[in-house]
Amino acid sequence: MRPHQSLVHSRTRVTQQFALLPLEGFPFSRLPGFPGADVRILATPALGAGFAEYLIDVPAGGAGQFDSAEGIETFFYVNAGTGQFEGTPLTAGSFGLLPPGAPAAFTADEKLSLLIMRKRFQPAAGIKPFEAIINHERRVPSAPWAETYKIQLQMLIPDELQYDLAVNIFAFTPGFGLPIVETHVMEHGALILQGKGVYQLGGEWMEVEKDDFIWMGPFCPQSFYATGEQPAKYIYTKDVNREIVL
Ligand code: UGY
Ligand code: MN
Repeated sequence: MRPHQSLVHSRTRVTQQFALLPLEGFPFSRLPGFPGADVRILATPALGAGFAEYLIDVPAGGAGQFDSAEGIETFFYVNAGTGQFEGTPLTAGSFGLLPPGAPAAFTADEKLSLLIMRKRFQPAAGIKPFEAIINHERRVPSAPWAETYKIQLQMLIPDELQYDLAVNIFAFTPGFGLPIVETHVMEHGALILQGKGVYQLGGEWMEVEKDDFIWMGPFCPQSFYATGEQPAKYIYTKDVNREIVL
């Protein structure tokens, strides 16, 4: 935090199509299911997003769980720390996708920082509901993207019709980026995990760095290139594989 007497500058941007939200701007909230945890609510329908995203810091020795709201699926990613999910050990990079109704209870050994995304699951006729996935990013293969090994993509959720959600981790060598401006119906909630770069959102370029959260709404023009000395990495969610609800 800057000294209290200094002028306040911020890279924060909120528009109807996108939001750039550096973490310093979020005051902590509390959640009944996570007593003692520091909660940042990153995105909600009030912002324009079709989902809710949270960053929840559970203190060492603490515990928490989400309510089993009907029809709501939950994705989690361990940003830092150690703990357990329903008896499975968690370390930085562990993740899970839980179908509606599945238990979602966490305990923290060290302080556990959880990125959580929740959205209404969209069933599809003739497609069986999915079962819970619990895994670790180190077990997910990384593949060159757009025909260059300088950009690597890890798809944490299998690319199968059972799932209406994709969650990917992108890693860009400095100087490399998306070679196009994408414009698509799918929304993204993105957390920059490492490094820095320049994001184009709604036709404007803006600097981004580790710990920034970005919401990209439907049809928000978007592009990115990495700057700095180390690869820039971000994790992002994307609604996929379903007809448009009219
Ligand atoms: O999967 C995507 O839509 C991805 N290429 N978008 C993004 O990184 N902004
Ligand atoms: Mn995109």
